[in-house]
Amino acid sequence: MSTVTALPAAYVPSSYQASLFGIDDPWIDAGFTGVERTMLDADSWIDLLPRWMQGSDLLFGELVARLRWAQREVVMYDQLMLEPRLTAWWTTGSRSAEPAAVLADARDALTHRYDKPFDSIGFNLYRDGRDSVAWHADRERFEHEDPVVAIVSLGSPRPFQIRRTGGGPAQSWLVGHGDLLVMGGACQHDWEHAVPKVAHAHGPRLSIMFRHHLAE
Ligand SMILES: O=C(O)CCC(=O)C(=O)O
Repeated sequence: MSTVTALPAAYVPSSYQASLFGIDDPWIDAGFTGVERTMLDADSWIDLLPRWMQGSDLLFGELVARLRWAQREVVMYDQLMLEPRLTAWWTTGSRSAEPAAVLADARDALTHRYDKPFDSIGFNLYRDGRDSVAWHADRERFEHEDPVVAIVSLGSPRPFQIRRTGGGPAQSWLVGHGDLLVMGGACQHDWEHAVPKVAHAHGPRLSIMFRHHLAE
């Protein structure tokens, strides 16, 4: 793994800098007002709640500055390549609290609503349209029958796609600026998801993924 120690300022547009007075502190709606469920089939669903996290641009700047970002290496076609995105990680096993207070509120609210012990938070930073994540399903499917994965997207919207495992037509949601997207039911068994490369991204996107790994 190669660790990135300093991120070019270009990843933090000036509008993402912290407010001196804290009036824009990020917050979430613990009541999930307006959440809508899409059934992908009888067993799998997606919940979507646009702008669930308010003040998300401020959080974007805080997380870019505060997290220890890394660019992991993966073996592809017998070659060691750098993943096309930066990642960071937090778990309840870390000695510190969540990297921002609103993430603790979000984790509590999600745990209460979905009745799952969300105990880890993964972060992906898509610096520009060349960064992506390929079609895959999350590994929690090996540990839990029906894992729930909740994703909050900050920054510039990017398409989040879902298709049946192995191929077929994709459904797409454009997510950014605090939108919440939750995958549940048999999503990690029967479906796969991706954030594809795009020719033009208006700016960077940061995704926050709440998962329940360690306990159930
Ligand atoms: O960034 C996203 O919205 C999804 C990322 C993802 O699926 C992953 O890192 O496993």
